Order: sequence, then C-alpha cells, then structure tokens
Amino acid sequence: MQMNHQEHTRLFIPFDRWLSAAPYGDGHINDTFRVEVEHGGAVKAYLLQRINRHVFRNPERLMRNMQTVCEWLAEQEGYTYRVVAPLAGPDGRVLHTDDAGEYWRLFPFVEHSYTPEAPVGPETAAEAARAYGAFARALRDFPAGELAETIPGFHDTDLRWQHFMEVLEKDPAGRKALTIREIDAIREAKPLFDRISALKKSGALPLRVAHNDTKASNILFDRRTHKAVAVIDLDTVMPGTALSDFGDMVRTFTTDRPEDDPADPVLRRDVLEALKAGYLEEAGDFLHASERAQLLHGAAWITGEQAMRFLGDWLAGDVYYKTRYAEHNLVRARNQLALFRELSKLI
Ligand code: GN1
Ligand code: MG
Repeated sequence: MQMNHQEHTRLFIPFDRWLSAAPYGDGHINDTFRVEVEHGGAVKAYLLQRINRHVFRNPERLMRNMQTVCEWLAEQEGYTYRVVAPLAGPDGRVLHTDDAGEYWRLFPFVEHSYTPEAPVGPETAAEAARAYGAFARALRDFPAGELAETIPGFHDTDLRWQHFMEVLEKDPAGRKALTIREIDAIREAKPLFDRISALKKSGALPLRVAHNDTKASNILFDRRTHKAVAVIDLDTVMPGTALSDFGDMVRTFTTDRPEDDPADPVLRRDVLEALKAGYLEEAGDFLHASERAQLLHGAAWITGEQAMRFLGDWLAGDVYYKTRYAEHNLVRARNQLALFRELSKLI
C-alpha cells in the first residue's frame, strides 16, 4: 500500500498530531510539501521532499554531499548564514525510500522567511549575491574533488553539446523542423561553449564547490530585516566553477520577466552591476584574476546552455523539465535565447 505524507514525515520526526501537507514552491525537479504537525503543544512546520530519482540517479550520494557540505558550513565561524540541513530520523538516516522506490527527506521550515518575488530590485540582488559569495567563500578550502557529481556532467559544456547533437540527430518527437531558427541560434553559442571548455581544461577556471542553482528563490530572506538568512537547495552542490554560479545569478536575476514568459526579457543593467558588486564583496579576494575577468562570459555561457537544455528537452519530447503546456519548453528556450543575445553583446 502506498505511504502517505504523514507516514513519510513520521520516519523522520515524532509528533502528537498530524495537521496538514500542501504542495510548496515552484521547483521544476523535486516535489515539495509544507507539512504541519503538533508536538508537545506546539505547531511545527517542515518541508517534506520527494527527490526526483530520474534526475538524481544516486540520492544516497547526493545526501552525503549535502551533509558533508552542511557540516563544513556549520563549522565556518565567518559564515553567518543559517545552514538548513536535512533532518535525521531516529535511525540516523536523512533519506528514506518508500514501497514505490521513491526517496524522501525532511527539512526544518525556516519561519519568518520568504523567497523574493521576481523580478527583484538591485538591493535584493546584491544581498542575494553576497550570500552566494559568502557560500563560495566558506567553501573555498573544501576539497571540491571529493564531492560526488549529483548529476554527472551537469555543466560539462562538451557533453551537453554532444547530447544536444544526439537529440537533433534522432529527433524523437519529430519537432526539429519547427525550430530551425532556434537550433541555429544555439549553434551560434558554440564558440563560447568551446572557450569555456578550453578555460576549464587549461586550469584558468579552477575546480570549486559550486552551488549550481543560484536563483533568487534559493535564498531565504528575513521577513522583518529583508536580509538574506540562508542559501538553500543544495542538491546540485558539486565540483564546478565560480563562473557558472555567477552566471546563473545573472541569468535568473537580471531579467524583467520569468524564464517562461513568451515575450523577450530585458536585461536590467543596474541589477547586473549590483550582482557583481555583491558577489565580489565576498568572493573578490580569493577568486583568481582569470575568474574575475570572465564573469560575464560565465553569464552568457550559462544562459546559452540553459537555452540549449530547454530546447533539447523540447526536441526530446519534454522528458526532463516539468511542463504545464505543450510548448512550455520551447517558450523557455526562446526566452533564454533572447537573454543570451543581450548578454553576448556585453562580452
Ligand atoms: C531546474 O527545479 P529547479 O528550478 O531548482 C534545474 C536547473 C535549471 C532550472 C531552470 C537539477 O532547477 O539546473 O537551471 O531548473 N535543476 C536541475 O529553471 O536540472
Ligand atoms: Mg534546484
């Protein structure tokens, strides 16, 4: 018999009374629920999550990454942000599988916090960028190579290109003919992808612990002070580059509309400057000159790559990202291509 959310939650924490569970957030990958229970006379909230095991093929390794990183962060005196670590059940495990083979975990719900509504202004962007910069700073001496790649080849530009070429070749959903223009636009990003790949190979972009999903909604802000309180969503924390984290910030913060808006996004230069200033405030002194000099290349790279990922998924028949309507991935890809064009003008 299939377990329900109450039973899943009980694997991690004891409670006197079950109150509720409701879908939470707008992630494209995992399923998240805010649950409320009563225990010892108090109401407590948690986030219960089912890990998408088609995307994260090794949830055990993923959770080990997460725990190691959380422990490290908690020990860094200079890291003033809250570390939202997964909760261990009475058996000490932070991960449970159910009868259907699904993986579940539980996090404390950080009360009095919010994730900012996009589009965020320059001040919020700078505050978030400081938090991501502080995260990188706190992990700068962590042996990045010891972390597992929770998604192998996540930002491996050569591999992503190869996969895109394969899906073009196979055209499994018969959609290629509909998107010739978009495919050509992706091809125009290839020199930049090659440049990044060469920089990685040359060592000019050192291997670092990367967060790999540095969007506004992965920072919790305090309701009263509007200061950043925590960097969350550590699923994709793995060996990577500083460029991709800064790049994903630019990709997600600087636009005036969501990544699935059918209209072309406008790049907000004031937000871009705020991100750069905020990030460098924390990370400026330990990043190599070669990294600091390439930050905008990182932004164009990650945006071009995201366009390729969305278009690749559209061509594959919508197998990776959650979609709400037939052309959702195509709309996303076009939106990201427009932003890519804007960013390309800056490099
Ligand atoms: C996915 O589910 P979410 O929103 O945290 C994706 C990111 C993409 C993003 C695009 C594991 O993140 O890499 O940039 O969608 N995560 C994974 O919106 O593929
Ligand atoms: Mg994520």
